[in-house]
Amino acid sequence: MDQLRETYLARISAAADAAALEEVRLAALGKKGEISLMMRELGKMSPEERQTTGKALNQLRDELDSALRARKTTMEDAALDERLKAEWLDVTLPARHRARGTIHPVSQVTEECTAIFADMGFRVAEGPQIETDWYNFDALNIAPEHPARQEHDTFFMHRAPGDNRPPHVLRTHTSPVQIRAMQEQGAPIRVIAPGRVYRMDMDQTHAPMFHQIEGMAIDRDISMANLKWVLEEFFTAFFGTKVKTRFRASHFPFTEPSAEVDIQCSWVNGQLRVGEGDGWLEVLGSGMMHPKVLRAGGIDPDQWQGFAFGMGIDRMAMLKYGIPDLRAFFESDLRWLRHYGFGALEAPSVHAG
Ligand code: 2U9
Repeated sequence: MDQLRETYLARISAAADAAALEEVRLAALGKKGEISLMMRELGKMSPEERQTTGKALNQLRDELDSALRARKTTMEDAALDERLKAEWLDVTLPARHRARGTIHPVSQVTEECTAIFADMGFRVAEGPQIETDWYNFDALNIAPEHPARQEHDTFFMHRAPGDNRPPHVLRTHTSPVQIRAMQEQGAPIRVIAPGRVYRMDMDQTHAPMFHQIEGMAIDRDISMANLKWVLEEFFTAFFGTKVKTRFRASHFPFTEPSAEVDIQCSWVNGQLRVGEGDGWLEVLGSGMMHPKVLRAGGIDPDQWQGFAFGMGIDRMAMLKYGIPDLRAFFESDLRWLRHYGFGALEAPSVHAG
């Protein structure tokens, strides 16, 4: 029995892996293992012999069983130690750099304008970028012979030969959005329409696609005085400083009377300062909505009147953030985007009037 104990204990501690250990267990304690076979022999013994041998065999079995378990645990611990060493990882290392995008100045300025006009009761309206020539021109009192309707000013959608539907165009202003808003809501109404517009133009200050924000307010007794207040309130909030305005008589087919609006500015060391000095910068067109335009929107001009205005978002972004070249806005140059872009969590910078 002692010899058995020594042999098996030696084999247990020599077992190199789980499979070898299992082999030892089967050889000793398995159904046909050496100890099990010996236990079977007990029946043939005299009661006294059975008692002493049985006790010793039970002891041996228990002892080998414990040794097997202990060896198994040691092996598992060693394997775990190996894994912990091999799979070690320093959670205090700085995270790998992840490139993050920025908010484009056009998006930022659109948000800023939206917030300012929302405070004055204007909601945002949106509409299609491909429009019928009725919504883009006729409804806005733009005559058929008006230069804007020429092929070299406006992008006309291709028509297959024999397709005689009226032309579709890439909208040249966001005004059609406001015609649709009038048709849908009726008067009174206050909306702004920010969005992409398309014109055949390309130089340092013009791109074939740019962004406009237009606004209109229609009510029983809206006047140019309301227009002036709303715009001055807007400029002051947008530029964060009180800005004087200058209204110059102008002409647009869709407004009567019409005015171009300049804002007060000065140039200091080649840098533009808005709201200072005695220079003027044209930024906006505006006027009282033409009766024909109101009627195109389904609104009775004898009952209602309204003002409208329009400006370039890209241009406003250039002025506010000192961005020199319009063309760079749409080139998707990462260095430009990182330099002029905004963080995703930066709130629109607008100031209480
Ligand atoms: C409706 C009726 C009238 C919007 C207006 C202007 C004058 C204007 C230009 C400014 C610079 C376009 O971005 S720009 O090139 N806009 O001068 N826009 S009045 O008048 C409207 C709009 C909608 C239904």
